[in-house]
Amino acid sequence: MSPSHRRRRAAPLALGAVVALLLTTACANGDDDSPTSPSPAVSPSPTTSSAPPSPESAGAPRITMENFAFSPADPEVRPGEKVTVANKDSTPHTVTAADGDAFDTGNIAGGESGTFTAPAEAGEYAFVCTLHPDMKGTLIVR
Ligand SMILES: [Cu+2]
Repeated sequence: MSPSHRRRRAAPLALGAVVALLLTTACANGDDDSPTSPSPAVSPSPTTSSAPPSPESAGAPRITMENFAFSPADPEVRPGEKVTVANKDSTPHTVTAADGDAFDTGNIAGGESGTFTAPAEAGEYAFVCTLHPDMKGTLIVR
């Protein structure tokens, strides 16, 4: 009788520990337990069009096209990121997914910049310049 009684108490004890942890967390966030206070938790949703966390992505191009080559040839971007591409040649170039239609800048005139939206799914995406198929790269989404 006594052992079974002890076993039954194990679950409530564990729950109590969890509740205590939650309470500790709540206290750390502030004394008022108002549920409407802005949460500092990270929102992983890429659909929210809030400001990008990195100021680098605001202006600096992630990909440069110069001398008929992509630089870097294997740019790393975040899922759904708006990627800026700068064309430093005098001829137009594109950044176009080699496989399917995951992304495409369309023609970027010489000296101009363009953008495309990175795929939402992580992975490696080969891309080319449709005007110069020898220009190849791999977009790494992670
Ligand atoms: Cu090109």
